[in-house]
Amino acid sequence: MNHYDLVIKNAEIITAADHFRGDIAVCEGKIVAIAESLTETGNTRVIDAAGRRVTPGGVDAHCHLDQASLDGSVGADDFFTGTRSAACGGTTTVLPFAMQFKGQSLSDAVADYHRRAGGKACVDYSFHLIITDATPEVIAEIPQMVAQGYTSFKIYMTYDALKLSDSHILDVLEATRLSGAMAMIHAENDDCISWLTQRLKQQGKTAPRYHAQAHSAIGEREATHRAISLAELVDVPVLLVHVSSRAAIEQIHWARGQGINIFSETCPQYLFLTAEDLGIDDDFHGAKCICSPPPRDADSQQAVWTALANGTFSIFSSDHCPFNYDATGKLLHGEGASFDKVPNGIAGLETRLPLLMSEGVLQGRISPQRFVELTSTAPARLYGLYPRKGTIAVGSDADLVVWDCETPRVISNDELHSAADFTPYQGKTVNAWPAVTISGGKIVWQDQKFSGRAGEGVFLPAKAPFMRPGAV
Ligand code: DUC
Ligand code: ZN
Ligand code: ZN
Repeated sequence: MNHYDLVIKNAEIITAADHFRGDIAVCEGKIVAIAESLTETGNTRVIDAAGRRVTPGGVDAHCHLDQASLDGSVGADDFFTGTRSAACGGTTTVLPFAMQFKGQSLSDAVADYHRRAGGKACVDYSFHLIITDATPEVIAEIPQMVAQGYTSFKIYMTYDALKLSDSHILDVLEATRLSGAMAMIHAENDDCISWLTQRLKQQGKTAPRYHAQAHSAIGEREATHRAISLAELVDVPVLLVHVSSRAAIEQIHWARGQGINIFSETCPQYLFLTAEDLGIDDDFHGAKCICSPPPRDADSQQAVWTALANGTFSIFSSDHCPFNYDATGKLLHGEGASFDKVPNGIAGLETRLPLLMSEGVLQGRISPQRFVELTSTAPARLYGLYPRKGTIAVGSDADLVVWDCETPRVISNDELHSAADFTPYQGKTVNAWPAVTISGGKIVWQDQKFSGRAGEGVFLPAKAPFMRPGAV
């Protein structure tokens, strides 16, 4: 008889393609058998998942952990606290960013982030590289980085310290085309933001809520169309990150209709927050929800739901980028500082999957298979980690989530596992949460307790992104 370390019995197994009842056997961290019924041996651990959905562990393709800042702010999560919170919310693979400083080589940037992650991560991780300085030497480094397992590169169209000119973006896109890598683009029109910011400040409109006006949907739409055009010019697929507005979605929809191979991502803040969460004039607490692009209006929220359901979006990521509500983070320049001085970003690693399972799947807005596709399979494929990650199959890593979809839970930051001192979803009720998270065959979350350990997560060198049209 085969020996199994763990058997999950009677599961409602959900992949991006299927939904069937069966048992899953795990040995040495891998899925080794899936069958209608499997027999455990004497020392096999058994989880009875009767009546419960079991999905692949989440792959969060967009998070910021221990990322160096350029303004003196300090992100709340390092690789331990960030990946701990991921595991407790059902995410078993994370893709944070290694950011290049101007003047720095990409290989030095990567070495820095390996030091930050080493021995700390509780779940497996891979890196995207942020290119802030696209010199000829840096462009020439891209093929080597791809060969070493860094196959995705984020570029910014805004932020003084990060943005690339269109000409430098074209240089990066050409390099990703030649090396089969993925470019991820933050698409907001920088001049629109600074022009609007200046006008708003001249009128004394500095409260957090004006952040949403400065980062207009029109500026996002224009930059999205420009990013698509640059990608079309070079004839290379790109992925537009954190898409927030109906206007930007329309550009992506148009591009795909033209046969331009554009992938895109949205995030929980564009489904569950609106610009109203940035507060009123005399309340600085709205700074807690400042992120870029900002949460929009109810119409854009609806457009984001539709684009999740109809296949326009390829992936659903957290953009976890938490800052505490203190002088290291949101209050870096004090309470009452102008909105443009507030660090951008919010927490989301732990709440990403429960929010979408609860409000997407249980409310009938998306199918369970689409949930798996958006949160696990597609990110694994697009970032070169599939089929080790992103599915339930023999030979894949035993990264699994057993869902409790019967117990309502009110989200409270006290019960979350990020080091962030608030969650933007405080007080929101969800009807789904992982009952058990298994990472590499080990139980890391069960009975509302974290049981993982720092250092158990390993670095995953990424293979080539799978970028054929319609592939995800
Ligand atoms: N872009 C991100 O990807 N994350 C946080 C803030 C930002 O502008
Ligand atoms: Zn961004
Ligand atoms: Zn981000």
